[in-house]
Amino acid sequence: PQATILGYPRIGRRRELKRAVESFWAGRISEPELQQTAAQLRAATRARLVELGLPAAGAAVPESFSFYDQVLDATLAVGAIPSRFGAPTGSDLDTYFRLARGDAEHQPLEMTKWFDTNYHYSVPEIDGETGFAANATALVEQFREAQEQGIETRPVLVGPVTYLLLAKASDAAADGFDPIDRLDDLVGVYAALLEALAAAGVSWVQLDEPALVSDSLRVTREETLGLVERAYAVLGGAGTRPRILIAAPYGNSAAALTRLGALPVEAVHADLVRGSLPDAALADGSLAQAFAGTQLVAGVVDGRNIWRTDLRGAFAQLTQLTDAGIATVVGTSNNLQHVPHDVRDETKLEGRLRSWLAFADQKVEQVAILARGLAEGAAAIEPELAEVDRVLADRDAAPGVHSDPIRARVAASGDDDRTRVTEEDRRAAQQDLGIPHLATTTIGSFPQTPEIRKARAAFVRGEIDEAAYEGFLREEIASVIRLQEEIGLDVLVHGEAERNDMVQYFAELLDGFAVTEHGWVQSYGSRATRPSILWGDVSRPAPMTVRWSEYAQSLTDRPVKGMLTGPVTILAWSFVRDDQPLSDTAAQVALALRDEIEDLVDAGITIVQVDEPALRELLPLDRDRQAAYLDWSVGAFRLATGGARAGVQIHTHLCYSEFGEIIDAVDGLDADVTSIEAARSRMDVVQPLGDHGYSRGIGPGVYDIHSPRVPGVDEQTELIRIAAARIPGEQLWVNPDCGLKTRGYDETVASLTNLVLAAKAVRAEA
Ligand code: THG
Ligand code: ZN
Repeated sequence: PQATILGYPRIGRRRELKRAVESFWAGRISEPELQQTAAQLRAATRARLVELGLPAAGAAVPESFSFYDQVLDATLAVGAIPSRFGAPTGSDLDTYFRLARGDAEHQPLEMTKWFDTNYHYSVPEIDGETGFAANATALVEQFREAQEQGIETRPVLVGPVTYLLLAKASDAAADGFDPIDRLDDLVGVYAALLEALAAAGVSWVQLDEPALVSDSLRVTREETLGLVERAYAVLGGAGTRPRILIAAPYGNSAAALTRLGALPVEAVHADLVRGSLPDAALADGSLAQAFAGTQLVAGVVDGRNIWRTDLRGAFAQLTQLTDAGIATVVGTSNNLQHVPHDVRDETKLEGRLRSWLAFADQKVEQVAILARGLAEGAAAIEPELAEVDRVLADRDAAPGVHSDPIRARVAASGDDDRTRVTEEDRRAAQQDLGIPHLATTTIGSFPQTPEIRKARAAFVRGEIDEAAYEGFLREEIASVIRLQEEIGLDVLVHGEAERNDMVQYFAELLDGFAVTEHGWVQSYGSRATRPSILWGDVSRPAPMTVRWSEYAQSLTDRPVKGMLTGPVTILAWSFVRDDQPLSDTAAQVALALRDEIEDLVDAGITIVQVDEPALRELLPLDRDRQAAYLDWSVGAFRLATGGARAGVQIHTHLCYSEFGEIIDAVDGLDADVTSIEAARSRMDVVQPLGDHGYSRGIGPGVYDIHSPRVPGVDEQTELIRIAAARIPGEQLWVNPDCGLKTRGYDETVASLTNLVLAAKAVRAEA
């Protein structure tokens, strides 16, 4: 094909898949009903892709549907059902959802981030006994369904090397076992899958190997390339198989591209948005030589951000390739699953801003335009190129995109603004806060009850007025404060009932952001978020959180934490402008937060928490770029918090426990207190922190909020003891792993009551 995309959102334009899947889980619809909804969604997607300009023939249309997760799809396709789940009962779909969600007897597969995106996949569990067996049923059925529709699709599957490098050794695995040890076995299963697909008439298959662009795996990038060469020598040499496209999204494969072109496959994809072309190999002809007989799918249209493509720039990249004699296919940088469906649905978005944007459907149109240019010559698409020139110039000149005062303020900020007084001076000044050893607190949010959601929805729809909504929220805050006093927590929170989402809430109050109506993007399984659009220079027209925090503090003598989302997390969970370095954008957000902290402190708040759960997720896959990232991200946090006087205690919260790679960065944040996830790993994180000589406050979570289970006093006491053995009591805080937003009140009250008893028990031992 001359034009293709690596994948398309599968949740449905109005989240139809979420509704159907959740109804099925709740027993409200049957499996055939769910399958029918899914088939309709797939059919609508294929028809839409053809309508937008992908050819119906030639396998340009990817078949990238998933009920829950593409890695889980691969787990079923290769038969890697962990033995701990026992013999399969029920349908394939029952098994699939059991792995994803667990059941009364089984913990679900662990979920973790998919490369440096905001998507989470279900981690395969592999051991020496994993009984791989090819199951091409779903792939073949979907291909046939498309054939009946008159569209020839290209099945998409996570490739064998990436699959095993993203897997973990199962609990049953022998010591020292690594899932990649099973590569040869797994490649045999992929060969069987390819044979089944060929037998069904499939002409092309796409195998995603993003492991090729990551330095954050258990093997080096060079080793990954060697594994890919080994695997595809076998798959490419297999007798009966479809043509193979190897895709390398999410990063730079330039250094590997010549070797990838030489593999015995028919096409290789490169991400030319995050990555680049190997200039030397392009100039001396070695790239073209390697790609003789192999197509290069050039990912020139950004599949993870929402800006209209600079078509002229993209076309120039493409002609560089065709001029070198390389058979070039126009593509996206990655699967479009990370962007919303259609900007045309955003009727409430201001027209000028809307004209700058491209969601999935618009990206497909851009790919089709570029392909037409390759086929018919640049002149054929000159009107489209000129229109984008005009749009980009309009964006560049629009009010709000460049603000001199904001830029001057960022330029004037220096190291001084990012540096507080010494830790010792702060500790001394913060004595006045009267915080006990093993102080108890929570991460910030309290349960978002159906009543809270209803009140917000009614306010958004205009059914209740602002005064009624504010009154409701004040009552909610008062009750959360009362509850925490009764439970006996030391440092309180206001509960965040006023917030829909920890990023969107701030995006709605800051200048430079827009929010969407239907811009949902899958986060994991049936869950999605609506990332905000950071389009202009950021500033804070008015205080954002002060009246809530001030009110909460007025109700109690104990300290109430002011709660903010940090600059890096605001960027990570938004669609961010691509016309300036992220570091500049982060500094602007940081200054807005700095002003908010100043206002909170003026209003009598003495502890401010600035959450950065996404600090690690933005870490570049490319090792060469990691130091620069950590430098600006840590700098942004410090710019946000650096204005707080010594007596103000700055907290932060990070949502994970493995911070081997970023422990220096966590230290560099210079927060007075850091809360982290720790319960699931039974405080494993305490050891590296102790070894690192971490000297400020630390709150390793003593109970896992991801499950409704109520942890007992003894269980929490035990975890606090483990932590207290390594960390002095004045440094140690006692808190849950994460916010309580998704929990119910009954389990929250019971768990926190036990937490306070456990902290008292360990205090008494000292
Ligand atoms: N906010 C934003 N991005 C995030 C998170 C967040 N990215 C990472 C992480 N947290 C993702 N986790 C979740 C958890 C729950 C949901 C989505 C992402 C969720 N969403 C609702 C759903 O899909 O039904 C929709 C929420 C709503 O109605 O507003 O439950 O916290 N920005
Ligand atoms: Zn968290």
